[in-house]
Amino acid sequence: MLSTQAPVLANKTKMQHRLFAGLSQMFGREVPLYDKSLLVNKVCNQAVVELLSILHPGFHLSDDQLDKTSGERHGAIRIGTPDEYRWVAGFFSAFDLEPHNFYDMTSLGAKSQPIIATAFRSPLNPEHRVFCSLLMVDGFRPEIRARVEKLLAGRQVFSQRAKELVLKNEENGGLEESEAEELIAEGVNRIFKWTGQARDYQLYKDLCDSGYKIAADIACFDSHHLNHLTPNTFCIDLYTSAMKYCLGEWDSKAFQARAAKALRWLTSAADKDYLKLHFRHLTFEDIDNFGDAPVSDQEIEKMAAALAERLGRPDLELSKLANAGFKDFTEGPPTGVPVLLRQDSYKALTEKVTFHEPDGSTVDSVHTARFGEIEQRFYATTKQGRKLYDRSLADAEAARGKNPGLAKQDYDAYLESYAQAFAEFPQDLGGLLRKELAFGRYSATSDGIQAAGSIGTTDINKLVEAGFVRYEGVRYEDFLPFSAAGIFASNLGQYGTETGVAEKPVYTAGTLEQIMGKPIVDPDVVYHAIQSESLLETYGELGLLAKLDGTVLDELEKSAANLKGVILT
Ligand code: OOG
Ligand code: NI
Repeated sequence: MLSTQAPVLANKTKMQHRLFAGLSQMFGREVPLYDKSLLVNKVCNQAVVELLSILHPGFHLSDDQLDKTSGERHGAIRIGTPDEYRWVAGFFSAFDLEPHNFYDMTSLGAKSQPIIATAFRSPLNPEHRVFCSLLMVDGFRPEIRARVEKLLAGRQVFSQRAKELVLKNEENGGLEESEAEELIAEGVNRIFKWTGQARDYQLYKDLCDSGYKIAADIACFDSHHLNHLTPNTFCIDLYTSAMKYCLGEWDSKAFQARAAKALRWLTSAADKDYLKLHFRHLTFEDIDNFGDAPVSDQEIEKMAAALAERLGRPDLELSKLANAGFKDFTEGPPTGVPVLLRQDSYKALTEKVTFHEPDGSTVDSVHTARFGEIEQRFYATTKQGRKLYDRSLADAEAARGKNPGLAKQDYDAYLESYAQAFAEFPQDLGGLLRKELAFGRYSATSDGIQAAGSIGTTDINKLVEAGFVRYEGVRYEDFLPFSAAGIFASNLGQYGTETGVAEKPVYTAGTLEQIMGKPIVDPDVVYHAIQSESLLETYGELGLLAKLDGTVLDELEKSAANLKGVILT
């Protein structure tokens, strides 16, 4: 008898790891500075780990664990047409990377770009993401828009086989192992690969000259080449100082002072909440078992000197590699405000490009777009938290606008003025949770469970104080439009794009949802749901559900239900 056994499907999370490892290798071969910056990050992370193992006796991270913990990446790609965008969404779906959040980069004032975007990631505990932009040409002058559309209409980034595999994944809900390998290879060797080959030099020049640089980067190339691939760091201030030193922007003395400052700051900031946030493999029990010990100033100075020695060796003399220097300031919240994410980058490299003209001739030229970002992720904010962030950021930007040269003239004064705008934020997780500025995941402690039935309050902060409940933060897994705009702008060397039509088009999440044929997840709903579900479980374990106010219980249940929807889809 014929058996109709269902094929064994490859695990999508494992596929994701293989895809990103492949992309990272590819990018390392294409961009030597990227590979070196990974090494700089590793050296800095090792120093942080060394510090943490003194601060928290018992804490230890093997080289293997360090590589694994540092394996997280986000990529950025820029797509030309809705049809291409749909294929890309289908490609990512095979890796359990689903669209999260809508970013409208067309309405960010002076920093606008003709781009709308979403980010593909796993719904829960994501390790990898892709920020995926779509070029919107309907704000362009009609003449230049027609030329862009014509050029893009003839582009075939996906091979026939890649399309077959995407469709097969959609039909069967997955791919078999050998097909998964094939699709990864399509991504690494074709779809996201930089080729240095371009088309239509005249259009390229016209786009750059008329302020549509981003469009030139998208339309004139023959693949969805990765613009950047961003690793995570345990301490962004240490990493950026290290890069500025390796790139020759700071001397050894200046670097050691900065490094010592960053490490000294960590001695107070890297508490147990920091450990839980940055090292996902650690359990509460692991962390409880670590001790607390002081670190002397002498030890800090020694570490900074050792770092300067390591980073100063010839293999990290990055000033010898082609580079355009490091960005002047870090995007996102200042040092000490552990919300959302902080990002920085070395500036885009100028790379050789060959244009192939319709008459068969070629033009050798250069293109500046690919750069090297770094990021450190913190806690997801509530609505109030995000409002406070946006307000603080606007104040910080206004101050920066009044004195744009300050970051270069007097970096410390710049940092201080920037931080001042965020002074309302508590600097620790407990404070952020008490003020309901960040989301937390709560759980009952064994003391709490023992006391169940005799607990008189449902106030979560009092329960924490009494030792009946503990918390961890919910990590922010998405992007920030203003940071992204700052990164786009400083790397394109172009701030903003003016619209070339009388009425500016309006875009919504629905625009992209229609293009992809699938909904975009609202991550704020999910962060909230994670907190709500944890509260329901906690109250349940403490025997407090019946004591909760009816509307509070209702709201928690409604919010937690949103999480179920996410897991199921
Ligand atoms: C994407 C910019 C957004 C980020 O980290 O905010 C981004 C791009 O440059 O294509 O990657
Ligand atoms: Ni990025």
